[in-house]
Amino acid sequence: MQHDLDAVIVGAGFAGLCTLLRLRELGFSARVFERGSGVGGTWYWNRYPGARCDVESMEYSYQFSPELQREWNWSERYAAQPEILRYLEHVASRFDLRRDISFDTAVRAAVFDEDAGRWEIETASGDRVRARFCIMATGCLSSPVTPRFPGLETFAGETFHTGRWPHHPVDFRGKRVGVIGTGSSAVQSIPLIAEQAAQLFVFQRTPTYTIPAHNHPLDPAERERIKAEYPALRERAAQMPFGLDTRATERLALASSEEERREEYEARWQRGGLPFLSGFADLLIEREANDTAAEFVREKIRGIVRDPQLAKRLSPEQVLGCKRLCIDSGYYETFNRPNVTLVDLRDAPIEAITPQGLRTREAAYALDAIVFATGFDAMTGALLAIDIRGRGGVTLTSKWAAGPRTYLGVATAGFPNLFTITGPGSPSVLSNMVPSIEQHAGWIARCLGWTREHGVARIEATAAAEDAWVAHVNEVAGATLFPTCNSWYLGANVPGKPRVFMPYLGFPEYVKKCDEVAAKDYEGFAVA
Ligand code: N01
Repeated sequence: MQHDLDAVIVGAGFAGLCTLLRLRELGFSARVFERGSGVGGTWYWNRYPGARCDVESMEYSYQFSPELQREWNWSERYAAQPEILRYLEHVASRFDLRRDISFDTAVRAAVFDEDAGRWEIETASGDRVRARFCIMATGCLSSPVTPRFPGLETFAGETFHTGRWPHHPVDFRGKRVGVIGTGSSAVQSIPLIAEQAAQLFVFQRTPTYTIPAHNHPLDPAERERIKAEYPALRERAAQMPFGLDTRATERLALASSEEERREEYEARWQRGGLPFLSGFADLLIEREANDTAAEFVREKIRGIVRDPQLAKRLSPEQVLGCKRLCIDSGYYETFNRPNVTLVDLRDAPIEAITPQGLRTREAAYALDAIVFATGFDAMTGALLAIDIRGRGGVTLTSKWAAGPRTYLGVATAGFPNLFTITGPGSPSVLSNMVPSIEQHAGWIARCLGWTREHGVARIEATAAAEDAWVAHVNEVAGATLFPTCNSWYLGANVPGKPRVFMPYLGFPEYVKKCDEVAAKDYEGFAVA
């Protein structure tokens, strides 16, 4: 292993692979450390039944190589996990990436040596390498959270977390299964687990809004038509607020008639997917506007779920889209099955896991298996799990004790030559992740190239630029309905985590700002 590198990259998912490629193109030496035994990141770990992307496959793919874009044929409108993993494995082979990746290698610490101007990266097995730059491609949703229910370790059956699913097939036939949580992972897995299990109990703390995916095999002619206009599609998507071709309109729900609203919602419901949220420009700004869309979905739930009481308990009340919108294939329908029981934790929270199952304040449930679909320590979890120390030995954990602080979501003051891909303060989870990742990887690679050209040894965000950026991120979020519920965007799902709205809303504005910063010789960064 080379011990003095230009860069170390942590993680070999979409972000790490693309960053490695970008750095190689510019002639930098880089090594990737990956805790898994293969490439894929999110798509390596999340193998639960039904795992698939909620962004259409033709958009959820790299665009850096027109040849790759042309030659890869997605089989479905929304690709399932195995196909996305195959795609990333193909990318790794096609661009010969594996020779620079160390698998089964978790990074334990990254410490900046001020005298040498190098990052010293230590792996879990104690190996050390030094590099001028350290690039964290650790993922936004890669640090799973299992709530500390009393008695968890006493459970006699099997437990699973959707984000750490085993690599072998799991057979729920004949079993009594409990799924805790009703976010995206639960919404995708519940219909399939219900088909297998003898009895399925869904433990719901907050009902969820989900829009039908209307997934289908991609007809080769349709795929070719999209490929023929790929550059235009990518360009159109880059101008939309989420960097995704949602057919966003300028129309306002509150300036439209009841009939116009209904027509728009119905058309988007029939088309399916995340663009439902972009039907009107005020849906995430005005509560009254949002209510009209939320009520439309609640009406759909009442139309799907036969038992009116059950439909009511499945109907969310929070702002639609405030928690990440889910996309499903038969989620609400699953509750019509005789072998599925909804347990509403708002009436009676979980008190304990027992050897036989689970106990709420009101009842005991006998279970053979428990699936934790309880989410992730989003955006900061994977970064703070590494002992990162910058200038003066300051830890990132202490610097971010009151919440993450970054400049553009790529850098943080006090930590020279450290970059984060889709870090807090960047569009990341409020955008189509793949284009966001590519934009970051490209921007960071160019920045490294610039430091080389200009003989710059260190580049570090200034505290002033960071303060201004943090204020701006908050201001943008504060003008929306996003901060109104207990979402993981705010860190609200992790007990004790500071409540800070972490992603930046507005992909096109963000890209423009990053380009301006670069054009002004990295304005807001101090160099030495
Ligand atoms: O996690 P979540 P996820 N007791 O945090 C509940 C992406 N993703 O893995 O809402 C009882 O959304 C919690 O309840 P509440 C996507 O961005 C994408 O499903 O906090 N319940 C919630 O219902 C997504 O948003 C896809 O009240 C507890 C659930 O667990 C993100 O990953 C697929 C609890 C957690 O939901 C995370 O999704 C999957 C407790 N103590 C994931 N603690 C795609 O489609 C938590 N819960 C691409």
